[in-house]
Amino acid sequence: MNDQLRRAPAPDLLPRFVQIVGDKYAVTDAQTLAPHLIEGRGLYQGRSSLMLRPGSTQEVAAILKLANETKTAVVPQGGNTGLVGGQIPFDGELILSLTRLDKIREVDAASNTITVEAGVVLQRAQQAAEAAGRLFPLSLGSEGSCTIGGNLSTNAGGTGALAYGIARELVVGVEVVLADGRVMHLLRKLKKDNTGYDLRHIFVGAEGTLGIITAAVLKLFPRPRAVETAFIGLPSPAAAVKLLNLAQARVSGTVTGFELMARGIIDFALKHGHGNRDPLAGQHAWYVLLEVSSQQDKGLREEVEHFLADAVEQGLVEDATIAASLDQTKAFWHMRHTLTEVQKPEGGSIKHDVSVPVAAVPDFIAEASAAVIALIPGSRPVPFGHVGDGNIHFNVSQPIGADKDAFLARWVEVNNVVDKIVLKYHGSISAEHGIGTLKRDSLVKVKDPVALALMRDFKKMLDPNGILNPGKVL
Ligand code: FAD
Ligand code: 2HG
Ligand code: ZN
Repeated sequence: MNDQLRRAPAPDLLPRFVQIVGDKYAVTDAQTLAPHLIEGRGLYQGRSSLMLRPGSTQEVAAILKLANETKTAVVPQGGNTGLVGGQIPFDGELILSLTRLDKIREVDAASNTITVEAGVVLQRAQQAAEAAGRLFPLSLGSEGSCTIGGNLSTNAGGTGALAYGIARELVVGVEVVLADGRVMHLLRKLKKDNTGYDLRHIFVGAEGTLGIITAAVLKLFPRPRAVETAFIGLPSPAAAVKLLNLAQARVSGTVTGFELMARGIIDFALKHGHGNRDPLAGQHAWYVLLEVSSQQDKGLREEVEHFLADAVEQGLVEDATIAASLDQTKAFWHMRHTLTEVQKPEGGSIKHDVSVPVAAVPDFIAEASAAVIALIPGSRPVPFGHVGDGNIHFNVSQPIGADKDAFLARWVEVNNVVDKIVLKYHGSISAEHGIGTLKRDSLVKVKDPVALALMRDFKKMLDPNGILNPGKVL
C-alpha cells in the first residue's frame, strides 16, 4: 500500500470535501454514522467520522479528484448488505455513500434494457422493469436494501443466476468515475460493440477498488407467462443434482430456480423465521425449492406434476408440493430468503460461500461436513445454496451451548479445512459474495500467481495512490 496514503481525511481537508456535497449531505454525527460502520451480522465494526452523500456523477468525480490529489482513502458503500466486509471503513476512512444516486434513468422495453443509477435499490429496479412488462432477474434475499452499484461491484449471483446469469452477465454498459476523478462514459445499450477492450467488466466484481460505478445499463427479459414453484423433500444432494438434470431435460419451460437446503437450515427457519411454516408433512434430510418458468400460458403445472411423479418413481423425490397460489409461492421464497438471518439466533456461524463443479456438490458436502465435525465435535454444518450454479453456502453453526467467541476464534482453522476440500474439487473459495476483508488472506493462497500479479498491475494503473477501498481484495 502507498505509504503516503491518509486513511482518515486530514482535518484541514474536511471543509473542502463537505463543500462538494453541501452540509446537508455530509454526515458527521456519530448516531447517523453508526449503522454505516457495522455490517448485518455484527462481524465487523469500523470507524469513520465523515460520510459524503453525493447527488450526481459530477459530485462523485469532484470527491475522487480531491481525494486523489490529497491521497485520502475512500470506502464506497451502497446498501451495506455485503457479507465480506468490503463496504466497512476500518481505519477512519471517508465513506462515499452512493444511495442518493437513485434515479431510474430509462426503461427501454423494445431494447430490453434499463438504465439505472448506482444507488437504486435492487427491488426498485425489478419493479420498474415489471411496470414496463419486463423482468430484471437478479434476485437476492437482500433485494429490499442492496443497491445496483453494490450488486455490480460484488458481481452478485443470487437465485436467478441459474437461468439468467450472474450480475456480470446482466451488464450491458457502465458509467464509472476513476480514482483521479475522470468519468468513463460507457452507458451504451449495445450487445455488439467490438471497439477494443471490453472495459466494463474490470469494474464488475472489483468491490470498489478500481473505480466507482455511478450508473449502468442492465439487461431485461420478457416476463414468463407461467411460473410453477415446488417445495421438494429428497434423500440427498446427489438426488438433487440428478433432479436438476432431469428437470432441465424434461420440462419444456426453463428451470429458473433450484435451491438446495439441508434439514438443519430448515429447522432454523421454522424456529426463528417470522411466518415460516413447513410446506411438507414429514421431515426430509434435504429440500429443493424449484421454480420453472414458461412463455406458454397453459400446461406447465401438468408438466411439473408429471415430472415430479417420475422423479418419485426413480427414488429422487420423497415428497413434494406445488404452490397452489401466489401467496404460497411467496411463502416458499420468503422461507428461502430468511436463511441468512435465521442462523443468527443459533450463535456463531462460520461461513463458506464456495463453488465446485455441479457434479462434485454431493461429495463436497459430505466430505466438508465430516471434516468440520471431526475438527469441532458438535458443530452443525447447515449447507444450502444455488446448487445449479455449484454454489453452496457451507455455513457451520456452533455446537449447542458452546461459547460463541471461542467458536468464532476458530474461523480460519475451519476455513482451511473446508477450502482444502473446495480446492480438491477445483472449486472457488468465493462464489458470489466477493473477497472484501474476509478472504483477502485466503486469496493470495489460491489465486493463480500470474493472475494475482495482473490484478495488482491493474490496481496500480487505475488507482496509483491506492485511495479506493484500501485493504480490500488485494
Ligand atoms: P455494499 O454492501 O454497500 O458494498 C459491497 C461492496 O461493493 C463493497 O466493497 C463496496 O465498497 C462496493 N460498492 C458498493 N457500491 C459501489 C459502487 N457504486 N461503486 C463501486 N463500489 C461499490 N449476495 C449474493 O451474491 N447472492 C445472494 O443470494 C445474496 N443474498 C443475500 C442475502 C442477505 C439476507 C444478505 C444480508 C446479503 C446477501 N448477499 C447476497 C450479499 C449482498 O447483498 C450482495 O453482496 C450485494 O450485492 C451488496 O450490495 P450493497 O448495495 O449492499 O453493497
Ligand atoms: C443466500 O444465498 C445468500 O441466501 C447469503 O448468498 C448466504 O447467509 C449466507 O451465507
Ligand atoms: Zn447465495
